[in-house]
Amino acid sequence: MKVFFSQAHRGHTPPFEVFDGGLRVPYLENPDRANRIADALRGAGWAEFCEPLDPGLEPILAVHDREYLDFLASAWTEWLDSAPQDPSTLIPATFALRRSARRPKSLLGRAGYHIMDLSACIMEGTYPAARASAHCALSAARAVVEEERPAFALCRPPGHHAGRDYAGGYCFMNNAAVAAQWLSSKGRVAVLDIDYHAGNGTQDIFYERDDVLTLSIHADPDFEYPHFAGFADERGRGRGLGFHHNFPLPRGTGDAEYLQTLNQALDLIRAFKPRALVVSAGMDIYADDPLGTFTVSAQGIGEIGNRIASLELPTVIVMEGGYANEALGRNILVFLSAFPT
Ligand code: OKP
Ligand code: ZN
Repeated sequence: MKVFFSQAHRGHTPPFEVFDGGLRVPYLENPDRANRIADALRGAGWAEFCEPLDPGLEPILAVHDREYLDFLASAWTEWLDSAPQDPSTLIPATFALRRSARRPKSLLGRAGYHIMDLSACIMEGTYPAARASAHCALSAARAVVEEERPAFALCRPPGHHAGRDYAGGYCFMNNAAVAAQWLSSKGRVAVLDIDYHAGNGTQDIFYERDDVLTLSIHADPDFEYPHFAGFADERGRGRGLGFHHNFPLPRGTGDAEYLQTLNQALDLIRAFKPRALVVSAGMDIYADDPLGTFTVSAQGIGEIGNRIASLELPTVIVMEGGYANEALGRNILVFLSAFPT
């Protein structure tokens, strides 16, 4: 199996993030995550590591606003130029609660406008890392179409919380959406998000589309991040109505309940008859994940892989979350092994 991976991720190492209550903690979405996954894949023998192509911004602009990408590209130098007291990372403290039409001009105004929380911290290497991450997903999509076999995009930073013009939850560019958008020129596309957190960014990006079916299985936003999206009654808008599905699940969800819900999602994908499938593969559903509350086992993750693979669709697997670093390599290996490698 081809694995698209770029070392650019190593430049994105925010020193901390801020949790609820104002607690500063070491950045959970750290380079060790991707490094461990890469190590596990190298050990497996079947992974064929590939550098992503660099087709520039065009395929990313098909999903993200120019103005937002400009913000990401220049935020770091503007932050340093503003002579902040603690320059180690850009984290705004003021957010655009229910945005008005007026676009802010200042750096902190734009940061609060384009960022939704205190986990999308920007530093020097953030933009190059996010750009390379999106290119990994795009390259995997191209490989899947060219070679008619699944490919894995080892994306870091992840992407599914990023919308057309906003960052949040460790995500800056929506890698899975970039892949799905490119694939949609070949036919209908389904995006299945199995990350523990609702894929609000992907939901927003394709909300009015009837040619891209989006589905997300996740912790109920009634108690879990991202709090404002991922509810069962959000089903798409306009011609996209009926082409988005959320499956909110309770705390403590284990293998059996998860797999039952997955079957419902897979039935919808089958009925949609897509040309290709993009899987937002977050491993934070795993029992020992520090950010999750589900109790899905490694064996359960393998079975999730088996059932998705049984669709026998051209499949792009895109890395999202997963913060139990010690188990991350093994869990991804178990998941990917369900597919033809
Ligand atoms: C990203 B992904 C802690 C705040 C949560 C953001 C979590 C982002 C998850 N209570 N901070 O979907 O794995
Ligand atoms: Zn997650």
